[in-house]
Amino acid sequence: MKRWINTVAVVVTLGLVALSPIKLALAAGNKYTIALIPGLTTDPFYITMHKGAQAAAQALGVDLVFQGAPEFNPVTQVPVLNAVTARHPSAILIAPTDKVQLVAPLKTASEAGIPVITVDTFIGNGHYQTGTGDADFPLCYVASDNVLGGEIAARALAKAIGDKGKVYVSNVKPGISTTDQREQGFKEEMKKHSSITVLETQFNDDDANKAASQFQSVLARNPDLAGVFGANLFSAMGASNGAKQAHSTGKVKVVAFDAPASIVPELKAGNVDIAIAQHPAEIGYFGVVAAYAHLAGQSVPPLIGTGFTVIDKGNVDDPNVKRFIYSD
Ligand code: T6T
Repeated sequence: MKRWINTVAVVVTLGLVALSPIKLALAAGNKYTIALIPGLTTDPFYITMHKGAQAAAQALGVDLVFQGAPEFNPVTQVPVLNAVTARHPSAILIAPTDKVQLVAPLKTASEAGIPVITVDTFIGNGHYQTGTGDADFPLCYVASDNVLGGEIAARALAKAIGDKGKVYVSNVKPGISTTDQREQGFKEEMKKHSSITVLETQFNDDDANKAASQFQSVLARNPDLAGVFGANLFSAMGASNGAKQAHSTGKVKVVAFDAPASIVPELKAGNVDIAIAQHPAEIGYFGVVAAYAHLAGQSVPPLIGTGFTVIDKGNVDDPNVKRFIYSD
């Protein structure tokens, strides 16, 4: 079955006429093709997002293409985006890996007539369709409220450490909307906790091994370290592993953003105190629904917010909680 056609020519009585792939697909009564470009392909967060997108695509009779890079990096994501744009899908859903570097290539897609929706992360300031700035052209942003997520993490960590002591944020790298906002929310909330000192953020480039060794270095410099906030899956798993390697489990509290299956034994063993699960399947689902609604001529809200589930040792086996653990 034809879904993606690069160039198609049809012979008509007066000569050769080239039709754009999407026009041809629709003329032939075919489905819309929606491309989902994740931050990286192997992260359980995006694997779960893909499943939610597939569920919506199936319900709506849409073809979904999932294409991404093996690492969370604009240098590898931009060529994937350019290749997808060249095939002219009906719409692009993308988790941009940088607020600034994805603006130009996404503008190219938008100017080629492909509606753009960002999922999880945003470009510019994340306020779309405002008529201001050069990055407001995406139709819609579908995501967690990441500032709120950072605040929730800070409150949980403050409680776990008895509202005093030194903590730090293990983060990916500056320029990523989600993790920047989580750190911002965390630090804003911590200002209300006068006996807590927030140390310098450690950036790990989405590498859990680096996050683990950074944990050990921070602990070596601060033997009285009380807690760490892992601002995404790899930062959190790295911090938890670092605590285990340093035999500081229980002494240094770990609050994790994201909830891969591998976090369940860590919660049960007390290596991680709290995991804040996002709802990536919902993000994928509503991303596809928003794209479809636009293609079908409906208006779409510029922001669709999805929720969190806060997981700890006490509720991790509850089926209503467990269902938010990500797929591998
Ligand atoms: O935390 C998610 C996602 O929200 C973030 O933008 C990047 O990291 C994750 O994919 C987890 O690894």
